[in-house]
Amino acid sequence: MRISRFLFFVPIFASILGFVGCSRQPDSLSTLQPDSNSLEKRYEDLIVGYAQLGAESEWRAANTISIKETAEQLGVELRFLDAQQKQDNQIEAIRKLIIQKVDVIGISPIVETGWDEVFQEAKDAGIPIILVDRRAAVPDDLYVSYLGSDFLEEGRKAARIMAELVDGKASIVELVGTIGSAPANDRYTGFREVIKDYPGMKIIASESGDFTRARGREVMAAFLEKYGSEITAVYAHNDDMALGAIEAIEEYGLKPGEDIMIVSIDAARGAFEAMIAGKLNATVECNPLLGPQFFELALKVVNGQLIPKWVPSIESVFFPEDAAEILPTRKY
Ligand code: GZL
Ligand code: ZN
Repeated sequence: MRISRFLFFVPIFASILGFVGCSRQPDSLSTLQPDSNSLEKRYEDLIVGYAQLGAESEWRAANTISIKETAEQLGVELRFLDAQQKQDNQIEAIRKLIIQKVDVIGISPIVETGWDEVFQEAKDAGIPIILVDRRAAVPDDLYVSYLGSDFLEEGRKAARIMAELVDGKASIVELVGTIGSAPANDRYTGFREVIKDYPGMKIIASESGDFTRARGREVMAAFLEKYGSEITAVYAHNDDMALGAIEAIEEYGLKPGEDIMIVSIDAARGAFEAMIAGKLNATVECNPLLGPQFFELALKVVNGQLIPKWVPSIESVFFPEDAAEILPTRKY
């Protein structure tokens, strides 16, 4: 589902402020109108609900810390619920937050589908929803904004880097993220959009490792059992699965990063350590530190301000040669 970028217009309070002398004084007009400032909520007035999907990866852990720490710093009352990677729990969490009449609900939907009913309930209760990190396949009127990545582009970046690394020739095994999730769907598609132009690059196997290190290791071990040294490259949808695959490759007796080239996504701390050890060849950044942007959007929504329908996160790519220098600067 593609997000069309359009601005979400909501009635905007006109506030008239005048200047008397050098200090800012409300001018006479504002006494005739409700002082929009008294209507405007501040961070410390906000009660924000957050339905987090789980704690499956280093990325998710950093994402949760960013949300909680930013709420603390801003003085926002945060009602944070963790769904342990189950969609039913996330739906339940939204219903709880509706009953608590929070001002805004933030959610990172574990998968793209199955949200229409509960998002409609939030809309009927007058509680706006902000999608954070992952998109949901719902009509545009059921959420106010999506704050997160262009996962298609992350997949394309990974493919371009791999094509360079393997000189256009590779037998690739793919570790897919959580089935049905926006990042897995789009990283899968974006990667294929690019390698279709390289006849020498073939995906010989593709299976979900559910974004976890343990499953990534199990799936890679099974790939090695079946294909052995035919495998020359791994495309992992996140670093946790790539780190699991590295363990499996070493166990099998091959050298990750040399016998088998590995490209993954997230740019979490573990990926930098693996690149420094020469076991990972590149990681495409996916920024989990979305707390500040999320609460800024939440405050604007509550105050009826202009909200972009999609706020993309800024992301880069990292390679082994500068990993040691960059690692100390990384926040996750
Ligand atoms: C991407 C995020 C993904 C990460 C994984 O924005 O949803 O979920 O890439 C995480 O590490 O599990
Ligand atoms: Zn991303």
